[in-house]
Amino acid sequence: MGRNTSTTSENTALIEAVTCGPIHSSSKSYLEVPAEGSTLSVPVRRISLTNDTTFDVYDTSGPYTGYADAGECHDLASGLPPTRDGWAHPEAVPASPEDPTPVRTQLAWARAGHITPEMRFIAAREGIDVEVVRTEVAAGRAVIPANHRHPESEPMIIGKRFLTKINANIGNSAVTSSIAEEVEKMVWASRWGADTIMDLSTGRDIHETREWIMRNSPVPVGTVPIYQALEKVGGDPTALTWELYRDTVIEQCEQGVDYMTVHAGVLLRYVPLAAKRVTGIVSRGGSIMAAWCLAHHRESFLYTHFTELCEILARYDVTFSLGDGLRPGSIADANDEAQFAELRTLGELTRIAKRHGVQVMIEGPGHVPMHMIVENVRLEEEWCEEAPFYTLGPLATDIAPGYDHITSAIGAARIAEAGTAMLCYVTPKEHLGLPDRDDVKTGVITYKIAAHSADLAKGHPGAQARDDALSTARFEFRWRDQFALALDPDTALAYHDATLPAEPAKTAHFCSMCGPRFCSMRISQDIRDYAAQHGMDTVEAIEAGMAEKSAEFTGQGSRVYLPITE
Ligand code: IRN
Ligand code: FE2
Repeated sequence: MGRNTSTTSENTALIEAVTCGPIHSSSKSYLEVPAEGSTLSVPVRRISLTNDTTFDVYDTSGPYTGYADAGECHDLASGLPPTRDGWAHPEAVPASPEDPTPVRTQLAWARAGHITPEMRFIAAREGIDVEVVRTEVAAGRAVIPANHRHPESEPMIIGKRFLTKINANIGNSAVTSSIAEEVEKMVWASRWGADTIMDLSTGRDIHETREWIMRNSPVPVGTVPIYQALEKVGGDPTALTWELYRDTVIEQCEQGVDYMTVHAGVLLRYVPLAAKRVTGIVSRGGSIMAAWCLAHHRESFLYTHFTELCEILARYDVTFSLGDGLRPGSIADANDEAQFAELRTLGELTRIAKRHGVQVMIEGPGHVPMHMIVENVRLEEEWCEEAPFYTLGPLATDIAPGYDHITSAIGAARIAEAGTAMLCYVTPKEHLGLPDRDDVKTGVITYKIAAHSADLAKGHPGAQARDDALSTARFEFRWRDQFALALDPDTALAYHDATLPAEPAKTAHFCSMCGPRFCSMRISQDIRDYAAQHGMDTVEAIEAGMAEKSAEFTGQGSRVYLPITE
């Protein structure tokens, strides 16, 4: 293994457990982008269509989908190549106009007018001018989570002017899961489109599990350091100290963690505000810090030592994800005093972090009914200087355990349309158990739907091209292309083949939903053909065709269901 970890016998099993090989009808391709002193290889997934054209889509999967088949993969014990180490980065610059400390962060570079290789990579990846990337980062409206010590990552950006991103949470718990399973979940989640992953491990081997994930992850990795700190004190929140927490943060920065959830807005005086709630404090990190504050009757060490934390994160360019420890955990608690008191404090901390040149995003709820969602974005933007908002759903209703990927995707689509930059996925196991591999895929695909729907509504340039390509394939009965362009080709193909598995059905002008006689798309194609044959425009053709069909219908006795004769 790369740093800090020796090879164990588990490695072989681990390599075999990881999913490699191309996604349906796709190949891995790279755009060659010139940058100072080097050429950047920007990944795209190239989908081959049956009409001899190709369609490129944003690709988060790293090299894993570039191998010929599932049996082939790089040696996970050696990790991915540290590509970003070879890039030419600018010299250190002052942290901010108020703080002359020299730092090497994307925020400080952007403010100093520097365009970094990461910004160029992102501009090519998003199809957006690099100057837009720089100015959004400089304004703190977008972040590039890219720890210097995670050179294996492919840069990406989180901000409302860019494609809406999604995060997949993985990680073991005290009761279940192994390192192999967690590495596979990372590969699997990025295969289906997770833009970042968070390792929320709380069980055994936290450091080693994270090392395997870091060294093999093409996407930025986030963590919640307080979880590991709690493990170090045997699970007793009152035994936590600033020093122990600080050392845990440094340990994770050294390993290459790209962004960290810090619940520094849970202040002592806010804790009683959550007492009369239906579901109290549902955030794990929030409840740990609330317990510490109450036990010691002191202000949170995350808050009192926030400046020191900024100095540490600035050294590595680790991005803050300021945690919503008081987020509502039920519809009844949405947008309450506790939640918004914390949000105001997150605004205050945002300004401190930016002064130190540290990038910041803000975590948001939770459980919020639809009519109360937009207010969350409005206040976040007003109080937190439009730092990228990163929300967990929110669930738009509480009544569907087992389906909370859906209840939350409804809220997620709405909040993303209003300006949220990244959505933290929720899986069908939410509130019920630890997600397995299938749940991870379901969560990721569900959140890709929410994110893409928001991109369409926001008029993101180019977002609609994939919808148009898929709709055209559907209308032209290019079934194979319809599967290939789908977010989840495997499921689309399997559902189609469940009823019409024969090869000719892949080109047939109908499917098993309506059968050959009742396919609306076939009928409208017939109308177009009729118009072309009779030299009419389509409206005229519809009328003529309707009259003809009506005569045909009454002619055969006005029966709707006919025996199939073809
Ligand atoms: C995202 C937005 N609000 C919360 N999150 C995610 O929830 C966060 O990024 C991390 O993955 C997880 C933290 O959960 P607790 O500790 O707040 O419950
Ligand atoms: Fe919840």
